[in-house]
Amino acid sequence: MPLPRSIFVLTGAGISAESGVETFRDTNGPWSKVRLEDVATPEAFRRDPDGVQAFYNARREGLRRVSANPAHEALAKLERAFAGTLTLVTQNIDDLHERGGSSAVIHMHGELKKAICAACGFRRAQDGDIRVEEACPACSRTGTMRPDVVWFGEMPHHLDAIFERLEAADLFVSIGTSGAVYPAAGFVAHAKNAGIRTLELNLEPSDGSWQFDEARHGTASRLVPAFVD
Ligand code: BJW
Repeated sequence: MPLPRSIFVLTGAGISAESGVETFRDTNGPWSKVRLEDVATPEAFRRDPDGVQAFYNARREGLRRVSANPAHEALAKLERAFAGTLTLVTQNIDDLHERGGSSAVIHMHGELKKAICAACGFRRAQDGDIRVEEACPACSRTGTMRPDVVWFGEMPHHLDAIFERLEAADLFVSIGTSGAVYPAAGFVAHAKNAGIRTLELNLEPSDGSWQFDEARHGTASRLVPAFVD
């Protein structure tokens, strides 16, 4: 098999699991007690802004207690050492790829450490809590600042660039994602249709596992460094 010249990597919650960030669809995590639709939709934010802000403020605070793991670090090493083109797209809203040393990360579902005004689109870095009643520094409306994350029914970020990079790749690698959420869950089919080789690295077979040319199952902290080396 020839060495790839262009690699497209998609990551999901599983790559941050061993850092202590809960995945979404594990049976025992906090997500088994909160329905995603009750916090991760624009409707939920309109209905219960205090509850949604408190939920994301707590998760942002939780990022202080975690750090990057060997899987994040291995992808940073790949970015430094690979002679070809590497595209790293993550569905994760944490900043563990950056803390692991990656410098060019595409966050398709947004970032917990950014806030956006729902009214005017003003964006800013966000370290501490977003307060429900605060005013947007750009348009002065109150109650519109929200986490800069992509909720169900919203358009993921950077999709044009993502599909362009995917189609230009000769290897698609999916790491730590259940394949339950679109459009990311459709990347494997898109890659296959374009004749691109596909590889899954996940704890268990994902929903779309059968579509991959090759699937390796185990922890990201073991599989990703082995893949990079
Ligand atoms: C390990 C491990 C270890 C554990 N090592 N592995 C019907 C059909 C098709 C689509 C739809 C439909 N109905 C509705 C839709 C659209 C909807 C959707 O997909 N819904 C599904 C539920 C069906 N999608 C959307 O609304 C998206 N927008 C959209 O479609 O716009 C329109 C559009 C039109 C045309 C083109 C393009 C777009 C937006 C989706 C936004 C998702 N947002 C969330 C929340 C973000 C904010 C937050 O964090 O609170 O994003 S939902 C949540 O799921 C989060 C994640 O990024 C996303 C994916 O989860 P992920 O990363 O896969 O995590 P898990 O937990 O599911 O899986 C972890 C995996 O790791 C597991 O397999 C474990 O085994 C494994 N693992 N430990 C390796 N140590």
